[in-house]
Amino acid sequence: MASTASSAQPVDHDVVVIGAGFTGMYALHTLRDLDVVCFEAGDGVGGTWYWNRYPGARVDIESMQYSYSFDDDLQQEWRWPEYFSPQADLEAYANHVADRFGLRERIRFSTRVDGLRFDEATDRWHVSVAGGAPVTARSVIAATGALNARNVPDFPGFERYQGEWHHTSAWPRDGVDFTGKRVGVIGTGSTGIQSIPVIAAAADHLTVFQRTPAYTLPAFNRPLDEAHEQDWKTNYRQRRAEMRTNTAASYRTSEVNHGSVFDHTPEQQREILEQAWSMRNGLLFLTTFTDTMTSLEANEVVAEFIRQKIRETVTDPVVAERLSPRTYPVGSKRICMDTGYYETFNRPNVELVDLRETPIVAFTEHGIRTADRDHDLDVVVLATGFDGVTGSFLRLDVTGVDGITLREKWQHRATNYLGLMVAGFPNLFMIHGPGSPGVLSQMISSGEWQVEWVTRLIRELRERGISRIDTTPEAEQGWGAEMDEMAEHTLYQYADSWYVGANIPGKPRQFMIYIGGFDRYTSRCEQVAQDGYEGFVLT
Ligand code: N01
Repeated sequence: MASTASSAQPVDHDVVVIGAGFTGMYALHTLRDLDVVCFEAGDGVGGTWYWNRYPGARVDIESMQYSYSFDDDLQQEWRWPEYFSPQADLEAYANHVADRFGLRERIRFSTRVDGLRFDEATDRWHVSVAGGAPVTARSVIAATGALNARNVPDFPGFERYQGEWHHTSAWPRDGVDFTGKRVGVIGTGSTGIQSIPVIAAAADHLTVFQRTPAYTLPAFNRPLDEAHEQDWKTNYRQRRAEMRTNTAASYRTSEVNHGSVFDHTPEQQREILEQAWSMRNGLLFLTTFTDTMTSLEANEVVAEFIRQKIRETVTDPVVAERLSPRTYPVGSKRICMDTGYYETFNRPNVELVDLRETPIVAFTEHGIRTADRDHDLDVVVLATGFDGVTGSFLRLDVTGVDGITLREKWQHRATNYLGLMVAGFPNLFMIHGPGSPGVLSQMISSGEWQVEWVTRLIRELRERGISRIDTTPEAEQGWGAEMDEMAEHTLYQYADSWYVGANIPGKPRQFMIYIGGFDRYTSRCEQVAQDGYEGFVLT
């Protein structure tokens, strides 16, 4: 099965899987009886949880559910030490799964796919890899992750800077020693918010460069108590089944729902929100009222509650105001979860620079120049996020039918059908791509579901002797219209977020995620399959 650099003919496989993160590994496992090879750019498994090893990196969905469901022995035996697992525990879990299910031998590590070209004569993909021999495959599963293509902004003079710098998603395995150092963090999204308290505690001085303040909730992380673990393990079967029919592929342990914000007096609103805050329910806080994400006025009540929490926590009122989001509704950018974030700004060694007041002018040899002064820095941390959802697919450099590239096809809009296939790019399946519930769902479970749908289809095509499946521009248009219609009724359009591509200069603005709910999404996909793959062309 292995190819060598000297092979005249590329070695052919049934399927190439790109990426050995959680979905790529599951695809490998599901297709274990076929000839499948997986290419992974990193030297280990885990995907997001391999790359994002920055200080404080931790999942913000409870680990008892943010884990694989496909093997009951695995979920009964595995023990998560904490409620929300840190990166190291998630990476250890990924390694355990790779060993337990014998996945490693089919993964080529440290091998980045740098080109995909569809050969119309043979209905096969030619897959080229950096520094290695190309291979061919009938089908490709791009399990490349929705948040994988890192965003390193084009700061003027960046190349001049002589200090150390790291993007949070390319963190050195041995860590970074901040002792005695002047550190700057650019970015206050989920990643910045997790890393800033940890860096502040280690560094001599920390300057936080904030362009837009985020709404963040306390994570209330804690050791996982045995009763909670046991409760999950006893009820896994039923809970996993419920997750499969839930809007976000997640299990809601104690959902509270108090109807509309406006069913209550201001005093009652505050009391209800206080109660929801103290329930330590994390992201479910946003479901306290039914209209938080559909009415700007209702949303403002919840937003102001969070701003009040900031004012209560941060001692300097000027800093508190700078940390208070005012330009977009709460939840329209990914809400963050933190451990001691706002408290960090009470430390004497921490300074907040508001880039709206004093923008970055350039990097200098010694640090960062903002409109008012120079900040000398030994280490700069870029917590500047990702070219989300589409970036990792575009970076594969894909060429489909008639020589059309994916970059050309998506120049104005990332089109596809069911979030799975792009017309003109046959036999190429995307996991967590645009048009899927992906990043608005519990991604391990929704990823498992997508992998199962795709791998079942691949098997069926083999059995029926069909060598090519494609979708049509009409099917893409229909899916796009359905997505737009659903997004129009939400507040997501009001934020310049990575959900709409606003963080990447030149990226077309479009709400990229299927917002109709994981349950509705899966019903739509199942119906399509039952109707003989309506919207697809099989030849
Ligand atoms: O990235 P982000 P992230 N000059 O894009 C700023 C998931 N996640 O890595 O808002 C100055 O959210 C940018 O400013 P602005 C989660 O889904 C999950 O933090 O564009 N600043 C922003 O503050 C999350 O949403 C977990 O004005 C610049 C920040 O950089 C997603 O990953 C943990 C800039 C980027 O924030 C991405 O989060 C971590 C520039 N040129 C992440 N360019 C958990 O599960 C960008 N910024 C816990």
